[in-house]
Parts: sequence; C-alpha cells; structure tokens
Amino acid sequence: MSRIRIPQPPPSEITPEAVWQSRRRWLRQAAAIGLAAGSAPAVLAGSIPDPSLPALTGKPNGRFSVMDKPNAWDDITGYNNFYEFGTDKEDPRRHAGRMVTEPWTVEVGGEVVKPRTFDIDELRKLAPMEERIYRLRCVEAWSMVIPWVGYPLSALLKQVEPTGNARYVTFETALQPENMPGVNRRIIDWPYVEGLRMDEAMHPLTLLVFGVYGKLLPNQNGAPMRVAVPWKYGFKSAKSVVRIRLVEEQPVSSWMQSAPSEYGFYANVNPDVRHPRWSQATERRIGDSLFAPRVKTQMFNGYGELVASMYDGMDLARDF
Ligand SMILES: Nc1nc2c(c(=O)[nH]1)N[C@H]1C(S)=C(S)[C@@H](COP(=O)(O)O)O[C@H]1N2
Ligand SMILES: [Mo]
Repeated sequence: MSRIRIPQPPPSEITPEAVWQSRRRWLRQAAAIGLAAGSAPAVLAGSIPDPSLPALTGKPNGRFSVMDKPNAWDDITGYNNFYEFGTDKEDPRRHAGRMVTEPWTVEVGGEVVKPRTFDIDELRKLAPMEERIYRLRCVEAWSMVIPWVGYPLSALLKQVEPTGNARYVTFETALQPENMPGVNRRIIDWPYVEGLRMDEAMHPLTLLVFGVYGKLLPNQNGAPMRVAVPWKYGFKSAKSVVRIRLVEEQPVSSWMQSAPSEYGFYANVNPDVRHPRWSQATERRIGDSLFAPRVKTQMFNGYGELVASMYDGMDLARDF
C-alpha cells in the first residue's frame, strides 16, 4: 500500500511552538512600541515598519518558518535587486515608487481549462494569508531572512485547472518603461520572465506574496504580488507579476537567456556548484557586522528535507 509522504521539515527547521510564540510576542511588542510612539528607537532605527503603512497580516505558519531572526525592515526594503529600476541595491527603493500598481490584474492562461484574468483584490482574497519567515539566498552570495505574507501558489493554480499538458509555469513581470529607468538598459530582454517546473510550482513552500512584516508589499519588493521560492536563488522569485502561463516546454527565463553559463533553469541553492565568477560555498548575511564571519551556504538553502525528493535521479551539477 502506498501512502502519500507529507514532507516533514528537518529538526533544525522546526520552530518549537514555545520559541515561535515568544518570537511572535517580541514582534508584537516591537510593533506596539512603534504604535505607541512614532519616535520609538526601533522605528527610528528602521528595524520594524513604520506603523502608518497599510497593514496586511497573516496567520503565523510556524511549520514552514525558519528560526532565524528576520532582517530589519530597512534591509528588506532598502537593499534590493529589482533591475527594472536600476542595478544598485538602493535603486529600487529610490525609483520603484513610480511604478503604477493600481489598477492591477494578473492574467493566468496557457495549458489550463479555465483561463482567467484576476483583479488584485480578488487575488488577495483567494486563500487565507499566512506569515512565513523564509530565508532568501541571492546568487550574489548574500542572504536575508524575511517575514513574508501570502499563500501557496498552488491555491491559484488549482483555480484555473491545469491540463495534462501543463509541465511548467512561467511568471512575467510588469513592464512600464516610462516608470522603470532600468529597462532602458539591455541587461536582459525585458520583461523579466521566470519559470518553475509544475511540481515545484505546486509545492507547499512556493508562496505567492502580497505583504511583508505585516504590511502590504512595498513596490521595491515586488508589489502588488510576487513569488517566493526559498530553496532557489532569489532571481527565480519574480516580482510584480502580471502574467502566469502554464506551458508544455521548459521555458527560457530571462537570466538563462542573457547568460546561460551563469544561470540555469533550476537554480537550486547549491554550495557545491560555483557560479563561473565566484564560489557559492558561503554567504554574507545582510545586517551582520562587517567583521562577522561568512556563513556556510546549505544545500537547497536549508530546505532539503522538504524539496530534495523532487530532484531524485537528477544531476544537479549539470541541471544547475
Ligand atoms: N522582476 C524582477 N524580479 C526579481 C528581480 C528583478 O531584478 N526583477 N531580482 C531577483 C533577485 S536577483 C532577487 S535576490 C530577489 C530580491 O527580492 P527582494 O528585493 O524582495 O529581497 O528578487 C528577484 N526578483
Ligand atoms: Mo538575487
């Protein structure tokens, strides 16, 4: 008799309920201090969001959250990759305010029974919001810890009923040349396109994200909706998505197209497969002191117990 194996997080990934609750208290207290006095040190230092920002909360999901302390609000919203707005880490915060995010629709089509265009308000109500603390590992060998608010991508994909031909999913980012100073430079062939294999897209860890730190997503983090795939390099997680297509053939994503020797389709975090220009064995944690040692990068960014079985029999050095 075969049983469906529900993936269990490894012991190091499980947040014991008590620890989880105490951290929740800590976050709430920090937020309360911010509410009580706008001049509270935590707000001034930018470690938590400005209480006046629009809220979007989710039920904490301890099972799919890591134990690490989340990065400061200022790191998460001020040190970004969003090349549509420029290549400097500060460019997205500086320029992304110009992106128009209202109205916003997301077209979901391709190999599906019920293709549909969803309004963003509809998408925000499609499934219950969860808060999940995820690691983000950038291919540039730095990392952060981010409390995202969203729900599994699978909830949306089930709505449109993928056909038997649907083997991959592609995500396309909005293209607003008049508001995006970065797209005048031909770094990649805009719009930004990324993709996942169907089982990766349906995996419970793959999150559609609408908020961060209990607030609606700021534009620089991919408002109003982006993807978060925590066991892959950050570039797989497309921001400000306007189109999702289910397709039969493995898509060519923007980074693969611009530099196929540097960026593969799978892009699973893998300390043993170096980027042609640098090692992936260690990472710098954003927010750590300059003198802090680099940390060892973990296979699948530490999510191996949950995802490794999807790649059984694959040579991940070849399929990088
Ligand atoms: N549309 C778009 N999505 C993108 C990027 C981008 O340049 N454009 N950068 C990627 C990279 S390299 C990373 S590391 C993450 C960063 O997400 P964050 O800025 O919210 O931390 O977004 C990814 N999604
Ligand atoms: Mo990245």
